[in-house]
Order: sequence, then structure tokens, then C-alpha cells
Amino acid sequence: MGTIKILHTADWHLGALQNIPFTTEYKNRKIGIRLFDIFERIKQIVKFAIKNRCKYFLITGDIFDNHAPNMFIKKYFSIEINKLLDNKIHVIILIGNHDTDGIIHALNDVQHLLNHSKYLHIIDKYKILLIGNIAFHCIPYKHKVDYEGLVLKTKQQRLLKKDYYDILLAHLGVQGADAGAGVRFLGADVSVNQLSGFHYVALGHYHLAQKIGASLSQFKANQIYFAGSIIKLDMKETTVDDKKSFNWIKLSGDEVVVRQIALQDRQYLKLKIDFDKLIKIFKRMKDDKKIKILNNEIKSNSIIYLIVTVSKADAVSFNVAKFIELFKKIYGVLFISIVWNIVRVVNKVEIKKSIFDDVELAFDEYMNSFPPKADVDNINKIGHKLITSLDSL
Ligand SMILES: [Mn+2]
Repeated sequence: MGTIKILHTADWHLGALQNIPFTTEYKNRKIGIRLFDIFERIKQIVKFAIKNRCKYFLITGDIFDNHAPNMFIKKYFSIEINKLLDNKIHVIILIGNHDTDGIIHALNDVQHLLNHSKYLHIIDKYKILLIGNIAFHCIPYKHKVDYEGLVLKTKQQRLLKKDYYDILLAHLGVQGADAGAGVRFLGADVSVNQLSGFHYVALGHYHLAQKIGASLSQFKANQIYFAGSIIKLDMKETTVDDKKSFNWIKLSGDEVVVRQIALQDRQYLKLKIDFDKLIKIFKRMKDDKKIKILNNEIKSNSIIYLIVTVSKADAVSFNVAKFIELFKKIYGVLFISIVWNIVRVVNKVEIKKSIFDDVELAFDEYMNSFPPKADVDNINKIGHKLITSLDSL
């Protein structure tokens, strides 16, 4: 029996961070930079799978960021998945907590249309999928489901036969594993011990790529992995030096070999800074000078969030649009957003904290509808107008 190759990825979160505005200068694409980044990573993973003759492509949940992704996102998703299906690769997709609102999930429509597809498997309830000599034990997210019970139940259904494999796929939390930032508790975590005894355990939910259960050496096959997200999704993740990756698994005889294949991500920095310091940087930039900001080396094409604390009572003239323009030029960053952290009202003029949220809201509305291209220009105009209205401060 030859080697069986399996790719494991998870937590694509298509639709997350899509509303980062003002990307018109980026390759002339009017989509959010981070959404574009997710697309790029998916392309890279799909290409790898096809080139390396993958047989099973596993996505263990949270493909989408919510249960009703817009048509643009679904179209892109379909194009990539179709490439895999064209190459006769089995694609097994687990529904994660982000993919559903408890009533419908993001792939309900596709699922019903593809009941007879041989290669596409959309799993929204507990199921053992038997393909060839592999039993895929699937535990997708379900509200108030008994994860422990299901793991135990499916364990009893293992094939446990020579040249047959048992692979567990699940979207859940695990006690003791690193949940990282921005991940919801799903009601009950399972223990690592409960996950032992499979040839490979493909997990989704935690965004930090990690192998767990290193202590379970008494089990012959002990390969339990969270594939992790494919880009940094939460601003809190910027403090964690986690490398994004997907897993490439080779099964042959008794051997299970797992490689983590690295994915590149752009620099994504969140910097806290006082308004005074911001003014200083602004002055230096006007002289074409680049100064170090809080000891951070800013790489080109990065995304920067400046959290600016305003606490002084004096009103200072500050041209936000000009600042952003200069900052982009001098530091070579792709995107910069300023979040105002107002400690006190600045001399009669109150900076509206929600002003940037309005732009994001406008983008959200656009992305969740399906308007003609012209509307994007319009929203961009509104966005710029909101920012320029801050100029007088
Ligand atoms: Mn999840």
C-alpha cells in the first residue's frame, strides 16, 4: 500500500477583518487588505495540495467568520475548493462555531446541492466518513453538544485494522492547550487523554498552531494538532510570535509523519502612543525623517494600528489625513489606522471616538450586500470625508 497524503488546515475565517478600508491603492483591488491576505494564503495551500498530490484535504471548522458570508467571499471560496475537486481530492469540511448561528450554517446551500458529490463532504453533525482505508471520525461544532461523549463514542468505532487508519476531525477546545487570543469557550473542553489512540487528530478552533499531548508517549500514534489560523486574526495576536502554518501528513504502514508547512504573513503591529509623541513623529516626518516608534522596526507593507492616548487639555492642530499620508510614504506601510483613546475632552473640541467605526460600518454594509462597483467609490469618499473632517483638530 502506497503513501497516503493528507493536508490539514483550519480557521480560515473568511470575512474577518474585511472592513479594513482604503485599499484602493493595493493592486487596484477594492477589497480589504486582510481579506485579500486570507485569499492569498488559501491559494498557496490549495496549490501545495495539488502539486504534492494530496488525497484528502481537511478543513476543521471556521472556514467563514460568520454564518452568512457575502457572495464575493463565497465565490472565491468555491473557486479554490473547485480546484481541489477537479484534481479528485476529497475535501472534508467541518462546520465550526463561526460558520453557524445555531440554525443555519454558511454552507447549507452548497451542502444540499452537492448531496451526490463524491469528493466534497460538508459535515455539520457527528459522522464517521469511511473513504478507502480511512475512517474519518468527524465532530463538528454543535451548540451544547457533549464533546467528551462523542469522542468516547467514536473511539469505540475505530477500525483498528492493519493498513486501516482512524483519523479524528473536531472543532473544539482542549484543556491545557493554548487557546490564544479572541477564541470563544465552547461550553466544554475535552482532555488530551481523551483524544489519544487515533492515527492523527485534526483540530480546529484555537488559532495558535500547536501539537498537543506530547506526554502521551505510551500511545503508538500520537499526532494531535491544532492547525491554527492562516493569518493573525486578532489584534491581541500581534504580541504573540506565532508562526502561521498548515499540516502535511503522510501515512504509510504504521508510520504517521507530520510536517508543519510555514505560511508567510505581513507584519501586523499595534502600537500604543501618546498624542504628544505622535505630534513629535509628525514634525520629524515633515522633515522627511524616520524615527523609531517605541523600539519597533516597521517593515514595509505592514499594517499598523496606532492607539493614540489624548489626555492634555490643549487643542493642537493636527492634520490626520496628512499624517497618514506621510506615515505611509516614510515608513512604507500598507495600511495605518488611528484609534483615539480619549482620556479627556480636548479644549471644547471633542474628538469623536466613533468616527472610524462609522467607516467600518459602511464597509460592513457594503460587503454584506452586493452592490455595483460604483458604491465602493462612494463609500471610500464618505470615509475620506469623515477623516478630513478631523483635520481642524
Ligand atoms: Mn472556532
